[in-house]
Amino acid sequence: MVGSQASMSPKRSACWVALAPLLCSCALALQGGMLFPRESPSREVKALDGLWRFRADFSENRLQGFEQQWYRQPLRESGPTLDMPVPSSFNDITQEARLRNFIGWVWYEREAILPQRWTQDMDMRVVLRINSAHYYAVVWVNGIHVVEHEGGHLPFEADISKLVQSGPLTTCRVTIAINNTLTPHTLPPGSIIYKADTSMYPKGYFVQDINFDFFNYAGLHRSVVLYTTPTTYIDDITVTTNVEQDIGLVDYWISVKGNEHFQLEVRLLDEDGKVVAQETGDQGQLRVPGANLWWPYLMHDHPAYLYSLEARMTTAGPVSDFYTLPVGIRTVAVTESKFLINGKPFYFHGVNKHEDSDIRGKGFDWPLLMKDFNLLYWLGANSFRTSHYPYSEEVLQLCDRYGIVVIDECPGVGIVLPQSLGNESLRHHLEVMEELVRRDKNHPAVVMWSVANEPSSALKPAGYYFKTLITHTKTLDPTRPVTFVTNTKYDADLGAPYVDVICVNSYFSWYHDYGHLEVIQPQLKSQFENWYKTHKKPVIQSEYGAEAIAGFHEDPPLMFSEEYQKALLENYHSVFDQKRKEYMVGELIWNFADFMTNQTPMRVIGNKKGIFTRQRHPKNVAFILRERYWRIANETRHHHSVPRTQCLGTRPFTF
Ligand code: GCB
Repeated sequence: MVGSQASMSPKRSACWVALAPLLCSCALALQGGMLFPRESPSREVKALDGLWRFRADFSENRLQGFEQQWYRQPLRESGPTLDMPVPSSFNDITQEARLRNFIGWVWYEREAILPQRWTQDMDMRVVLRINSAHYYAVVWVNGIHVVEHEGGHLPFEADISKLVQSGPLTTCRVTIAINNTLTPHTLPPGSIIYKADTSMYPKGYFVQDINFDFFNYAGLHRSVVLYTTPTTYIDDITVTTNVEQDIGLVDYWISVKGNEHFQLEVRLLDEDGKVVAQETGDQGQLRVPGANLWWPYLMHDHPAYLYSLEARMTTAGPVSDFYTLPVGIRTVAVTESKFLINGKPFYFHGVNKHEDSDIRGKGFDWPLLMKDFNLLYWLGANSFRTSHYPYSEEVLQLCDRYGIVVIDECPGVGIVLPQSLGNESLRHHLEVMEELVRRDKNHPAVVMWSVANEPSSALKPAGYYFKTLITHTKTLDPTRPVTFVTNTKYDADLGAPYVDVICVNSYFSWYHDYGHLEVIQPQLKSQFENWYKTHKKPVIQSEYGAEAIAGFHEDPPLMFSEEYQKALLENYHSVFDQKRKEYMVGELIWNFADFMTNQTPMRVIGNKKGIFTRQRHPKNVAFILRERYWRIANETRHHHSVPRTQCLGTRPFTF
């Protein structure tokens, strides 16, 4: 039965800041930092991308793998295996429908050959890092359990030095069991529905019910890597920035593990490699007179200026560790009607995205990523929201580098059942925000956290839930505003009092008043006026859009034609143009590209609200938005307009 498929025993060890009794009773969830694994003179990185052995556990209770301890010996010894690419979702790789729709445990295995010095140098730490395993993962190395993790979109790791340095072996076998079952307390939540009527369903039949609109792709979605550090090592770096007159201020905190006696030298280098500030010690302030600020794309002639913070740790012995972190100096602030970056009003003209594409599902893919960034530049988009979960770290690194502003959203999507607003869910949600802030806190591109998308925020427990969640997020990161994206009525939303910016989704003339484009303008005007009057906070239209099947044409416009999509957008835009003079601070189209969803009569092979197809071909509205975004960008730049030829990748960059 599925209860045991979903039986996840996350380690809940935490002690948060004393916010509420709920928080006080827990132990510290986050042990240590989660710096992106970068190569340096003291660190090596080995990606385990490529083909892994794979098996889905089709046994009735899905627990055969645990009962037979498949992790104890090579996977091929306990039964047949498939070759499965990593990173990728497993769902669309084979021709098997039952694998595409599989719910339960799947098993991945790969052998890694380790350089001899990794296994022999006792001053070296070897770490296994899994960047994304959707949803619950259990990991063994050479048959020994090393770590478990709940949550499909954030990295986790295990120090495996002892395991790989204990014998003559220079290989290690990594086994990862992953369960994609969603329950009312996972993020995103879901429910397993048993169909007990044997006159209608086969015995033991169940389905996974979800309240979100994208396919629940699963597997190892991002790279699995092995990396090394010295045994005394830089564990975490936190950087916050500020500007005083023309002096850029970079405050840093560095945590070192493995030894209490160490020295730290910190240097800040500009893009030409010139040292502009330096300090010693594990915390301090770097002052940069005449600093080049990090500006969003299209807001400045030289957007996205990145300094490099070089941290060098030494001990009395031979050990030293080096880590380089890109740093953008910028400020973010919110007033009653404006979103300010570096003190200047910023208007989000951008998109909502998904990690989604043909064949690989949610698997990370460099060519796709570069195509998407080229399309964003082409479009004149200056921002996106990571709807509806944290994206890969490489995405955020590119946003830092290209000046694309990000609203960083956690996987709090589909929180609609009352039990998903209870303490068990809240506790996990707080942990996820900790993991998210820990991972993404140093990205200048990230300007706001979004803790959820379209929760049932009118339900009674929502007030306490969102108050606690947002307050906690602000304690984790006092430098960024916090929001959640709502579709609740302005006067019924119990979470809205706690957000800094109102982010509202609406689908006038699509999910209501089908086909009646003429209702959009009055309804949209009321939407803005009501929200602003009630809350006196800046408002972002965080989703709007219409479905269009590329190549379907109808005039007068009919739903699902490209003309309808265009007309709907134009009606929205005419209201946006009035309200952006007042308190509206952004518009994010739903969606950048068509994407896969569950099969329902509402969807024609996925959601077709993309302005690009799933293969990234433009629909007619892409050209409408392009004209609009470039016009808005040029209006907000008073001195001169921006040429439309933009070129990605001409500036130096370290991964
Ligand atoms: C929404 C959701 C998004 C859906 C979209 C739609 O409000 O936030 O996940 O895909 O509407 O197309 O229905």
